[in-house]
Parts: sequence; C-alpha cells; structure tokens
Amino acid sequence: RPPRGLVCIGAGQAGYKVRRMSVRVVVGGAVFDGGRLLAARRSAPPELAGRWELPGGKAEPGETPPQTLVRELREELGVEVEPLEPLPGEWPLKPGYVLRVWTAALRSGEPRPLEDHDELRWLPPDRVDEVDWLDEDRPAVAEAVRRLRAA
Ligand code: 9L3
Ligand code: MG
Repeated sequence: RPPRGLVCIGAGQAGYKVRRMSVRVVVGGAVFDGGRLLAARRSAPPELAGRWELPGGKAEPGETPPQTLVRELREELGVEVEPLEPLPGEWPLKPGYVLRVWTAALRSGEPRPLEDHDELRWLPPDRVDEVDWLDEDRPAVAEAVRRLRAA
C-alpha cells in the first residue's frame, strides 16, 4: 500500500505508480455585521443536523476561495458578502476535505436559511458559546471572535 496521502494509479514488477490524493477545499465564512458573527444551524446531513457552522461549502474546480464563498452564501443565504481575509490554518473534515475560513462583510440582503440550514443567528462576541458549533469550526470561530473584539 502507498504511504498516507498518496493513491496507487498502477502497479507492475518495478513497484507502483502513485499520485498525490487530491483534497477538496470547503470554504466557510466568518460573516461580520454590526459587530456580530453569523452562525448557521445545519439541517443536513443527519449526522451534522442541529450543529452550528460558519456557512459555506465546497469549492468548484477553478474557483478561488473568495469566489466559492460569494457563490455559496448567495445560494445558501441569499446575501452578497465581501470576503476580507483568510484566517490562518486549515482544518480536516471528513476524509478528502479540508476547511478554510475567510472573514467577510455583509454587503446586501438579510440572510435567510434557503438551503442546508434551518436557523440563523447573529451572535455578539460574548454570546458565541451559546450555540453548539461543529467541532471542526471551533478554532476558526475563536479566531473570528478575537478579530471581532479587536475591531
Ligand atoms: N463543513 C464544516 N464546517 C463548515 C462548512 C461550511 C462545511 N463551516 C463540512 C460539512 C460537510 C462538508 O464540510 O461535511 C461540505 O459542506 P457543505 O457543502 O455540505 O456545506
Ligand atoms: Mg454549505
């Protein structure tokens, strides 16, 4: 078997040929407005339903992370956001996926749970702990709140 992170694409007497496993990026948005952070409660899949996240989704081939974020938040929440800065770090999700997070400012629209969410909340920094965040999102939420407090 090839080492972790590599996939076998052919084998012969000489050994095997490998290719680096491609990892798909999921982009989440730490959306700020009026000194508060937007939290979204997932309605799917069943194992994640009821947990809260920084809304976003999978990058399509050729997209930059800011493009993914703008598209996903338009689709999921019906809003226009302006991506601001990437948070340092990358957090593993299910196998083959990693989470990256950008801060973003709400530019127009009022977020509504159009797909994949059933509740949204604007949380001031001292209330971010009142929702049950997905474990993978917690470090990014903590960093987003530090920036919100410093702003
Ligand atoms: N995910 C985790 N934290 C987030 C986001 C936006 C997504 N902040 C996980 C949940 C799914 C996968 O990434 O397993 C793909 O997300 P989506 O396309 O279902 O939103
Ligand atoms: Mg999504």
